[in-house]
Parts: sequence; structure tokens; C-alpha cells
Amino acid sequence: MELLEYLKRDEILFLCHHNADPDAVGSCVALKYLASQLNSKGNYRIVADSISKISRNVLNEIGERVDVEIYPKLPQTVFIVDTASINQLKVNFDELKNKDVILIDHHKKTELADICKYYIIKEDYPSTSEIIAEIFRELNIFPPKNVRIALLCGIVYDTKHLKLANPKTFELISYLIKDISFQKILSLLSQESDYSKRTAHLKACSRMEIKEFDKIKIALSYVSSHEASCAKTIVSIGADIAFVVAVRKKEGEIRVSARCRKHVSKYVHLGNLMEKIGKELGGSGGGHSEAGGLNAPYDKSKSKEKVIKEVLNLCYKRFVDEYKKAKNIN
Ligand SMILES: [Mn+2]
Repeated sequence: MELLEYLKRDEILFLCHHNADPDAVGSCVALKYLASQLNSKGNYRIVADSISKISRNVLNEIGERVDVEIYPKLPQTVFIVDTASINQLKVNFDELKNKDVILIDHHKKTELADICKYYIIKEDYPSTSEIIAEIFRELNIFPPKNVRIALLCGIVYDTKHLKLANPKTFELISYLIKDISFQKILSLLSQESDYSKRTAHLKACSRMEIKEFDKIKIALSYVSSHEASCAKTIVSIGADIAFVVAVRKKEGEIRVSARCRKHVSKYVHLGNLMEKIGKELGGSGGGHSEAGGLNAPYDKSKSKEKVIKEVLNLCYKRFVDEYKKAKNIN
């Protein structure tokens, strides 16, 4: 397996996407363990520019660490894990291009793959953790309990508590779980929505504009943070598709998160749509068929209100264009 040649290297940096979720963290913890089994003298580190609260729960439980850093120093070998596009990482791209980059992911393939020496992208896997668990199984290396907890958390989190699981997911869970309590995994992943998140949900709903096209309810809104969770919430209470913008003036950045119901994703793949709109806005995007996002630079010469309006209009317009094309409506 070519992957193993890279995992045997003496120094490896494992990179998680921004606001690293349990799937990214679990996958990295397991890869780091695998590397250390293959090369006990290796120097291995996991880095993310930020870590989600739930991931912190998991890391505390298993006694592992992820270093929170932006623009980390890059060794010759860099693994990028569970990450669809370069904009989800705070790394020096010019420097990265000259390294041996290995990508392991389950999102739609983007241009990030072009700079990789080697990649494993399995879009049909509900989680990256399953891709990694399968590698362990194939190698006949049974991971220790803390690594299995990390992978199970990744799987259960990304499958939305198994709602998106497929038959293989259950097979891999039964391979991993053995002496681990499933209730324990669920409790590590459960958290009361925090105050700022609930506030953002309520604001997103109160500011929401609802448009309709071909009986599809399209919700457009904006917040200053938690845009992904807001888009998810808006779909859960009735929209067919939601676009939520967050403008971060200080960081000079616009973020858009989109979520939709399955019947919409049959016509428009949100990951593709967000990749397209992201490029149009001078940034990048990607994601899955029912969940996507983009990051783009914020044009400071324009007011926040104007930017929000323009971005939401663009999302609406491009979505309708793609939908019409797919459904053959003129
Ligand atoms: Mn994932």
C-alpha cells in the first residue's frame, strides 16, 4: 500500500480542517497511531486552526492532543484529512505545494487533489473515519481502545448519529466497538447547544427571506457566526434549501453555508454548486450533495449589508440556474 510508505516517514504533520470536527480529529488520531506503529522513532503532530467543542470532549476523554496553530511550519510530509478545499486550512499554500501532500477525505474531489502526491477520496463513505477504520482492518492491526473511541466518535458524528450509515458503516462499527459502550460514544457527542449558537439560530430565522421556485422553498439568511448550524436548523424546520452567509469583517472573509433536503440534491449537488459560487466570488468551496460551504475574500470597499445581499442573490440565482438545467425547465 503506497499510503504506508508515506506513513513511515520520520516527520509528519496531520492537518485537520478549520473548526475540526470529531471525524477530522478521530481520523487524524488514528492515522497518527498507525504512523507510530510503523515507525516508532517518528515525530508526529496533529494541527488544526481551531477545534470544535465536541471534538474537545473526545480529545479529553482519550487523552490525545491537537495543536491549535495557524500557518504551522510544514515538514516534508503533510497529511490533509477530511478536508475538501484549501480554504478550510490556514497554511501557506506556496510552501505546501512543494511538500509531499497526502489527502484522505470523503468530500467531493476539488483542485486540492491536484497538488497531492497521493490521495484516497471516497465520496460514497459517510465519514473519513470509516476509510481509516477499513485501512486498519485490511492491515490486520487492531487499534487500541482510545483510537477506536476516536474513530467511533468520527463515524457516529458524521453519519448524524447513524442516520446516514450504510451497511458497511455497521460492519466497521462492530469491528471497532468490542468493549466500548455505544452510550458512551453518544454521550461524548451530545452537547446542549450553547447560548451563542441558539442566539444565532434565532437571528437567522428572524432575518430569513423565503423564496419559492418550482415549489421549492429557498431560505436566505445571514448571521455573524454558526452559519452551518443555522442552515441546518432552517432546513430542519421546513425549508427545502437554505443559504446562510456570515461576513467576518475583521478577518476580511465571507463564509456561506448551504444545506438542502435529499429531493433537492437529486438535481443540484450542493458541493458542486458551492465550489462554483466560491470561485465566482474569488474564493473556494465544496462539500457533499446535501451540505456545502464556501469561503471568499470580503471586498472592504462595500458595506456589509451590500455584500450580504449580493452574495445571497448570487446563491439564489446560481441555484435556480443549476436546478433549471438539471430539470430541463426554461
Ligand atoms: Mn467528515
